[in-house]
Amino acid sequence: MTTAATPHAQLKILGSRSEPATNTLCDRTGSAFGSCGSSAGREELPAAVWDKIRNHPCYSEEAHHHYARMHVAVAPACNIQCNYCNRKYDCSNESRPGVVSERLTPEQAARKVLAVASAIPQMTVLGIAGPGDPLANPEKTFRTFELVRAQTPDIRLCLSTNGLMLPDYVEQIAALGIEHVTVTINTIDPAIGARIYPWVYFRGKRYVGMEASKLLIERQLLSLELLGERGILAKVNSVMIPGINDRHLIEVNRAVKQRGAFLHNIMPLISAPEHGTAFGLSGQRGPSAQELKELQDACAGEMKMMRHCRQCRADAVGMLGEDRSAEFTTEKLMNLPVHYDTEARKAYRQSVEEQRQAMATERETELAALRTHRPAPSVLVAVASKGKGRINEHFGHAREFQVYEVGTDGVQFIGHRRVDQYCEGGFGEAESLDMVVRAIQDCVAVLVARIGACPRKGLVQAGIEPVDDYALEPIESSVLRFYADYCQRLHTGERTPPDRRDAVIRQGALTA
Ligand code: CLF
Ligand code: SF4
Repeated sequence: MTTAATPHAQLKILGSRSEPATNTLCDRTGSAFGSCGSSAGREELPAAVWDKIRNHPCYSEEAHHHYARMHVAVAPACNIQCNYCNRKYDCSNESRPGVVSERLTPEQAARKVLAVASAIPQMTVLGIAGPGDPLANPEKTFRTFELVRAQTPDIRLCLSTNGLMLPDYVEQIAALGIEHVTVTINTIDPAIGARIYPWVYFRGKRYVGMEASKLLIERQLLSLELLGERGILAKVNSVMIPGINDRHLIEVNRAVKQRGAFLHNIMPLISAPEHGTAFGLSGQRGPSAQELKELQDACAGEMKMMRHCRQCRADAVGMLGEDRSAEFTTEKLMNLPVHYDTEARKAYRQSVEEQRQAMATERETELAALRTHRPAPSVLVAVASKGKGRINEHFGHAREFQVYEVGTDGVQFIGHRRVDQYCEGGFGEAESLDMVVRAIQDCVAVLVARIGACPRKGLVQAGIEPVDDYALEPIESSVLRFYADYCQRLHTGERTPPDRRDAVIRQGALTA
């Protein structure tokens, strides 16, 4: 039970001293399906803002197909307790609940950044996101950023925090050129906060209950205002906890937009009992795929939503959704060649931009053609991709499916569904196929590079059309072409409209 109608509504911390900041991303005007940070939405943004997000994989959905981030786990301590966090595991602000393999000193972290950037030219962002709270470990966090800024100036610096200490450090953040800051805000109502945060430790004193939440919320909202005043792009992460803060997140969305937040990322609670969190142990469930989408859609009228978050680990390395951290352990780093070539990295980014432009042109051509068709309801389509914005993954090898909503207004990424790989050692598992079906059963089709006869049959029986006609083609233009064909078949009666179904967000995964 929640929230908007709670008797404690009068305690909500409302009112802002700032007007909406100019760097707030525009409402969903124009194309109803403009993606977060896509080339299509570029003209909505000031040039300086576009320049900051164009190759940041979290701030731009389009960029996440092409660019990678890395996290360094230099910040072990935390100053609050969240009921969805177990200290043994990564910070849920920015990470899936997986164990951090290694904690690093700032010097080790800087060496790791250099080695990764030398090996992975698409790595454009260094984030510090835990495993505790970076600003509860300010010396280690800022020392790391200083070292990285000095040695690798073309890498963007990114910070994720619960916001408690941010007002104290905002000048330092600005001075270091950290252009992207995430603040996790789960509520603006202290009564709801008391159900999420058992305690907060602030300037030598431990606070509990509503007093703790009130303090945290005030500091979080102030953080957004201070960041906006300095032109730092603020993203807000919120964990959707059904029955506790779900509908209330619409109010959170309004409040953070009012204070200049650039992007809002509503993530599903992950609370499997084996994580040992308070919510996991008490049986608090996470949302279903459709519950999450409905809430994100409800907030999308207010501001742009991030829907491609992978809730990654505090030591993740690689594209969102992949984790190459095992390739860069401290031991292996000692033997890795380091050749940081800024010109080669620049050339790589240039070639990616050319590919993005070509894909955007193709998408607009397909969209223009689609608009000549009779209107039909929008549908969801799953895609198997291993990056570069293309349908380039075999069904049996996919560890996640990307889900797009497509209609005559356009195509939009709306989320991903993590699955166990169907094909292991050349054989498919019936159990894995069932799990894939449950994960994408709200989709009318799945677009893949290749698929075998057995899973094809199982998908058809489940009412999901397997399609390999667009192998290696760009995702968005292919989804539009599939939809044009689908509408045609709908109108001739060759295809029947889908039942409205929900899908399952997988809970228990512990490693990326
Ligand atoms: Fe890392 Fe966060 Fe920066 Fe991205 S992650 S500190 S903004 S570089 Fe990204 Fe990972 Fe989601 Fe975070 S997908 S958990 S939003
Ligand atoms: Fe855990 Fe992060 Fe919350 Fe701290 S802020 S308790 S590390 S989820």
